[in-house]
Amino acid sequence: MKVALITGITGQDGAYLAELLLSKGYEVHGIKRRSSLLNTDRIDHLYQDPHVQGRRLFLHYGDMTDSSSLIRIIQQVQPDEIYNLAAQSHVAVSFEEPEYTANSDALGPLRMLEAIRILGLEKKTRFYQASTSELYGLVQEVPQKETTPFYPRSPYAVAKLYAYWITVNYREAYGIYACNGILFNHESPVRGETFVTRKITRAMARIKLGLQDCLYLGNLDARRDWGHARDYVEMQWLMLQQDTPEDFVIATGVQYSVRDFVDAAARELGIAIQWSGQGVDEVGTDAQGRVVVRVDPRYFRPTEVETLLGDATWAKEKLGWVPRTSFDELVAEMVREDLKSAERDELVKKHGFSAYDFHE
Ligand code: NDP
Ligand code: GDR
Repeated sequence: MKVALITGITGQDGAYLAELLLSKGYEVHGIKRRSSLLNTDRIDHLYQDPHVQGRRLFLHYGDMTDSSSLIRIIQQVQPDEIYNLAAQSHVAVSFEEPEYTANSDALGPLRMLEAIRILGLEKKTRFYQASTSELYGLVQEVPQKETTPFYPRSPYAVAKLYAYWITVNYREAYGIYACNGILFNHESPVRGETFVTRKITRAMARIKLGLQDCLYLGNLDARRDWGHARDYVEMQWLMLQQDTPEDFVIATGVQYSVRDFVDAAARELGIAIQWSGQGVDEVGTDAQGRVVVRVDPRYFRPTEVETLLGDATWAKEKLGWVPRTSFDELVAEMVREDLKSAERDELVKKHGFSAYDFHE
């Protein structure tokens, strides 16, 4: 039985990847950090009672900023494969917490790679680094592929640039099977609520049910190449199954704006949005003339990534990977799930309890 260790198992990708690896017969270990509230919602359906024999999912307390915990866990688990997904993953937040972001997102991967070396696991343990299309930032070539030069535009992207190169360096210097998956944006019903796609699907569902009046967004013109997380974690696994380690771009090759995403989510809910005004004064109005979308400059970033579009030709050729979920299917699935939870909130409200509102 192969043994995998996933950092960031409680996150969006960690949850999908854990499910995939368990379905492939792996023993799966995950690192979770201590928090004052339970943070295992996304993997609760995979939880196995520690008192039952033969379980294959194990969680360990650890933190990307704490070498000793990482070394201890890797020593104990002796993984065949490490998927390093843990990160402070919010670009806007990285401007508020640049030092912490560098610690977890740049030094974190270094700590993992050093642990492999310190424990003499260079020949045994394969390493996947969650790299990102944010590395391209101010784009130098359209579409972006493995050879496109990087130009990071946020503390997050700069930290991930270090992580990218340290992964390449440990591969070349110590012969570790280590690769970067340069993944473009990927979403799902369990995407964090403050990323733009989930913020939109959640808010539009609540607006539909009268639980919220208006959705406040930043740059409506930003363009992204959005795929489904379930499809993308399959590639993370495939990347560690090759004869030689390599870095791959993973993307759909199709691009939409934030405004397009709002339109698609609204359409799913039978809301027709009319756009008017420009810049910070742009608004989206529904058929009854109510303003349901406004621009709030507090969501603008000091330096923005305006446009990203990936070319995953090499992954398709070498890994035989293809994205299965279209943009419309992705939006529909996210809206469907957020409508269900809005319906639950509506029920709570009907019984005299207030469902909390949320503007992040
Ligand atoms: P999430 O934000 O959903 O998950 C991040 C995970 O990292 C969570 O489990 C979180 O724990 C954990 N984490 C954060 N900081 C620490 C820390 N200091 N120590 C230990 N664990 C920590 O991200 P995604 O699942 O969307 O992304 C996975 C990875 O892929 C990230 O590295 C991200 O930067 C990268 N990426 C994501 C893309 C995307 O579009 N989703 C695209 C390209 C790259 P907790 O649950 O407690 O917060
Ligand atoms: P991104 O994702 O920065 O691409 O990083 P996010 O969904 O946060 O932003 C996408 C684009 O939408 C614009 N935007 C808003 N964004 C947020 N969060 N909230 C808003 O209200 C809003 N309005 C407009 C942003 O300015 C941006 O241009 C994600 C993360 O998962 C990273 O970890 C990952 O590396 C990259 O995708 C690829």
